[in-house]
Amino acid sequence: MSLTLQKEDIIRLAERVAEAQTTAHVIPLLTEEFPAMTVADGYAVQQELRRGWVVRGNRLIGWKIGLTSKAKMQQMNVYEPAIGFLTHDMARPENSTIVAAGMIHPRVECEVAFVTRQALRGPDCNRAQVLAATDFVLPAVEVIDSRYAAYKFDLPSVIADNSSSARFVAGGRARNTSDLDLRTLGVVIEINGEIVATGASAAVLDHPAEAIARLVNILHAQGEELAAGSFVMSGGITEAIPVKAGDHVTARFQELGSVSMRFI
Ligand code: 0L1
Ligand code: MG
Repeated sequence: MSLTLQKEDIIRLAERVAEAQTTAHVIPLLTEEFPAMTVADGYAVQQELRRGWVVRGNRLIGWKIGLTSKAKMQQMNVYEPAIGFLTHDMARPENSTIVAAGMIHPRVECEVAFVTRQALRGPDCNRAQVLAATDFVLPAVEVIDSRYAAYKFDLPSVIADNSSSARFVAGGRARNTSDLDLRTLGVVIEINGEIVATGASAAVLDHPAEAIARLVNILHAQGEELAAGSFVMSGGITEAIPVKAGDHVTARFQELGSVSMRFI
């Protein structure tokens, strides 16, 4: 798919998204101004957004892919996975407190995260290559926050908004992929001690490593590769759960331990 946006529009839209992310304010869908905007345009805005954050001192530490499970696709009514970048300032330690007011309408989702020890590149990256290049996996909770009203968006607009990336917490136990059946890991997410969602990792494109391969192939389409030493989240196993100040979240992963945080 081709670019329809001019360079100056890409820069202006990236600035608009960055401002909305920083101030936790809703903005109109970018496709309201540019109805012909394509997925390629969305990634061009995301690339410019990333360039801006790095210029302002944020360090790129990895990537995420979202909309990888049926539950998430149905929840958002968007049926194609989308990727986003992760910077060091989005990371929060395990058991930390996260300020809910710094976001518009945060939601949490539990994901298997991969840390790579070799670079991966497309266009035909596959599950086996991902597993061979993985140093270890660990459990993570992604906190997403759409900068669009009521979490309603189209694919180019959400990609430009860095696929709703906001915060993430990794923790639990790091494990080698060869010691696990990564496809059948069960997950339970609790809010204030109550189970609010359950799932199994096969919900993520049949196998979380498949999602990472998909991410690598999307990166390739943008002329990029996944660097060795990247932290990469493979997508929510269940639908995303809304959270608010006062909520205590614990995600329990079979074989990988648990990840907790509190919203204040
Ligand atoms: O990580 C995710 O699944 C987010 C992808 C973008 C759509 C959303 O905000 O749910
Ligand atoms: Mg996610």
